[in-house]
Amino acid sequence: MNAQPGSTKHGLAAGMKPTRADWTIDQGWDHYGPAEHATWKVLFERQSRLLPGRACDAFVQGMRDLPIAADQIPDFRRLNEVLLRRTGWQIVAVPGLVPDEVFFEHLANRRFPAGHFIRKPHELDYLEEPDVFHDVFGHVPMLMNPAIADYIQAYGAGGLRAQKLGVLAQLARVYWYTVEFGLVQQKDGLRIYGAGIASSASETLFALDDASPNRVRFDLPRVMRTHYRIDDFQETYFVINDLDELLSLASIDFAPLYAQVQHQPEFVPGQVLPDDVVLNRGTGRYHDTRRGGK
Ligand code: HBI
Ligand code: FE
Repeated sequence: MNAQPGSTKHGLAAGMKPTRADWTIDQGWDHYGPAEHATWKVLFERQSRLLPGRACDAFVQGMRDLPIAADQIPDFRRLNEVLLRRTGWQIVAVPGLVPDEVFFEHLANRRFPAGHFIRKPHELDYLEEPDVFHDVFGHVPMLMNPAIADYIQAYGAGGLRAQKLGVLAQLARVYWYTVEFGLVQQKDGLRIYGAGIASSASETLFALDDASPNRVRFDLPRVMRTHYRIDDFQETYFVINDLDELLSLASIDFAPLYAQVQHQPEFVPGQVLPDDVVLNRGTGRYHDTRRGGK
């Protein structure tokens, strides 16, 4: 797969093509400088203070078992020694976002593409492309869990099929509201398992502690019909009962579901439906204010 000419979206200069067909590059660990390790440290320490009591048990356990620490950006080779042994996954370095089919092909083969660069100091709270902090701190601890490991592989395989069926948007919503922004109901309370939340200080607090967003029981066809926000906090978070619930999703044949939901109305991110099992009905205040409302 080649970069579109003139595109800089995938982190390559205009007109440049990736050297390898699968878009992987060397992490180039030796090339990180002190400023980059320092950015990692700021992010790592901030999240490490916030996540106890907020991240799910699997995340905490995965983090504990990995060679990840505050002092430096992890070396993928060292992470892979542990990860490969635990769940058969490995991390491969990429320049940034890669085309959908390249992404799915990696996941279907238990390779997680991780951005090799780290955000600049002025982007600590928000950036568009997944960097090494989001990908490694957010995703890799969860890949140490067998249920998540199988689920994300199934998503990759499902993505390749969904693309052929023209229903990628519906599948991408499932990924978004689980792997990226999912919450799980533990016995001791609501917890984060989504990497987009776990790698963001402000969204960690917003998703769990703020009165604004809705927290709704996860329902597959409902989620497939729900638009999401890529530019701001989510208006609704979907809650699973345990990580094994994702595994049961992985074995569902999505094809009949796609046929069913494809022609049904879709929902805007903040919408609460009569059939929803609502854990918290949000005030909507945060997004109302942003929209210039009340
Ligand atoms: N590429 N590196 C990277 N990381 C992603 O999370 C990613 C991607 N390409 C496509 C993509 N995600 C999504 O658009 C798909 O899940 C649909
Ligand atoms: Fe991600």
